[in-house]
Amino acid sequence: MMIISERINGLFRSVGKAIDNKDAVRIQELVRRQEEHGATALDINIGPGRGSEGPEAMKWLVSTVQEVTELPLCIDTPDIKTMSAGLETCNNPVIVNSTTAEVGRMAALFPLAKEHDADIICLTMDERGIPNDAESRAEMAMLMMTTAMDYNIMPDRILLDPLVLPVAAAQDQGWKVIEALRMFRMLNDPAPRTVVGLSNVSNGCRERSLINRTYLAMLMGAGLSAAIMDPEDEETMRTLKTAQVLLDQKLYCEDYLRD
Ligand code: THG
Repeated sequence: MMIISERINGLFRSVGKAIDNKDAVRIQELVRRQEEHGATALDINIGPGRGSEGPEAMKWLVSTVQEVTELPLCIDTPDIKTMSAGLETCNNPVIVNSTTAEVGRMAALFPLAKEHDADIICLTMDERGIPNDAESRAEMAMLMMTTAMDYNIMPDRILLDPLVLPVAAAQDQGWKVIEALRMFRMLNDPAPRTVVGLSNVSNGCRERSLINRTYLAMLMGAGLSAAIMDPEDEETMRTLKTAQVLLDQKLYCEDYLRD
């Protein structure tokens, strides 16, 4: 299971401020803490509303982070120039977060991923938005995998993201995302890797950690390979480790299993 830290994100006020003030110490402390708590990759997001300053902010953030870690960085931005700046600056293993099934985005982002030898996250949405059902998500996933092949990107470089939505806003989507994960597994042999933004599910809810970790266990049962999440959430990490044992993804857990 790949644990991608969600915390290096300008959406969080303290991180947004640290980016504004070029406060490298604060960012680097957070990176170290996230890695200590079990992050195996870091999502790198400058946050919304930076406009033409995006590429510079991303360059600074990527340089600052990779001074203190060798973990893979997952460059998270919808802006192509900001993505390009992040990829150019990154010396660690790198993941493009993300393309959609929109023709123009695939034409821009697959060549960038190829050029920088990056993995790439493919979101199952297109010009018309996020599909309402699992079948359409699987169709879009297939389209993105075959289009990637046209750019010489093999399926093993792809992470499929069925797009988790807030349960408070779209309660029927929780189950459909689980179904989509099951369908994605059938699209290739070996099964394609999958990823979700876990905390999306609890947006606007009171019991965020409880909702996140309950959903994480369900998603892992459907074969999830990676989650963008907060490894400093102890209860969620305990759930993750327990699910790994139950799914036989962790060896040498005798101490854990016996009373
Ligand atoms: N898929 C992919 N990438 C993604 C997402 C996804 N990247 C962004 C996001 N979704 C995953 N990361 C987060 C980060 C923070 C939160 C949720 C998902 C979050 N933040 C608090 C909030 O909005 O309430 C911020 C609170 C604060 O300001 O302190 O919930 O789905 N590929």
